[in-house]
Amino acid sequence: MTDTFSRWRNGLAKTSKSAFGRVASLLGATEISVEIWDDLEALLIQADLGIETTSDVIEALQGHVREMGLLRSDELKSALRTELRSRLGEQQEVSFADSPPSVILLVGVNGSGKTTSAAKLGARFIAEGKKVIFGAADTFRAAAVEQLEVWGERIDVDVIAGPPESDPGAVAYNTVQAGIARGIDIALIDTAGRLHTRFNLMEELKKVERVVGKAHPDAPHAVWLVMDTTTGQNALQQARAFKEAVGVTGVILTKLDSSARGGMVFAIRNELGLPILYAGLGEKVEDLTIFDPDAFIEGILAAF
Ligand SMILES: Nc1nc2c(ncn2[C@@H]2O[C@H](COP(=O)(O)OP(=O)(O)OP(=O)(O)O)[C@@H](O)[C@H]2O)c(=O)[nH]1
Ligand SMILES: [Mg+2]
Repeated sequence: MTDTFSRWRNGLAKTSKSAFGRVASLLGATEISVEIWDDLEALLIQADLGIETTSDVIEALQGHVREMGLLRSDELKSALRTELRSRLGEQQEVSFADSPPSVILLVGVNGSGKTTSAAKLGARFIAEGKKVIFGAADTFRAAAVEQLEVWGERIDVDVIAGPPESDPGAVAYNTVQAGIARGIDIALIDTAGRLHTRFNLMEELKKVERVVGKAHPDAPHAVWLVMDTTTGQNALQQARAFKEAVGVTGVILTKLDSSARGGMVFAIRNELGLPILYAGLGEKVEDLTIFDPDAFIEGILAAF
């Protein structure tokens, strides 16, 4: 087993034990019956796969049973693995701007992990030899700037900030300008957590998106939605609202290690059509990994 696989396996232990572990015990040596289908459906929904994805998977499995003439429920295990894997697509490459800096906005609801993810991404990009700058566009919470500055100091990244309660658009603009002036490769802009249902806050986010475009014609190059996997299906509503407001280009899934409902990954891919780029598997700066669909499947189906 490679390092990547064991890392994912550890990170996804909660999901694999609770949600998918129960699927594994359901699919024992019994005959395939109506009850098995009902129970499997309920377990997949509990694992946060989403209703649509669950019905699609069940339908595909039933087709498979008819075609292959399967009788025992344990014969469904490998078919389920194949079905789940096929719904994740391939690992996504993240590309950078031709004329730097690449400007990346991090958006999401309160506490989803934006600031921590900014730090983790910063550390990652530095390790790849890139020059990074942070923009503290969360001017709403006094401690927010400080939180990013602590990270900046720790990983040696400059932070552009404004006075308390200043305009987040102005901070974002200044960050991009500083990025251009200092020959930076990647400008990571941390924004304030906001509820997707708050009209004014979503308008403010649109403004940040517009304003960075004035400092660099192609900016933002990416808008990454940071989603907390412990939130459950409500996260899907949030994601839809963010997608409507700003041009979300990808998702960072956080707290997979604390969540027993990693099935959220499938709902995001299938119901929102957004690529999952990175996953948070812990609180430490090195705990952000590129989303690897094969390792993810191995991790959640560890009990199979
Ligand atoms: N276990 C775990 N904890 C995480 C992960 N990512 C973030 N956290 C924790 O989640 C909490 C909130 O993280 P922040 O980065 O401050 O979240 P935020 O989205 O910036 O929050 P606001 O700015 O208040 O909206 C912190 O305690 C983080 O350590 C993760 O992948 N795994
Ligand atoms: Mg924050």
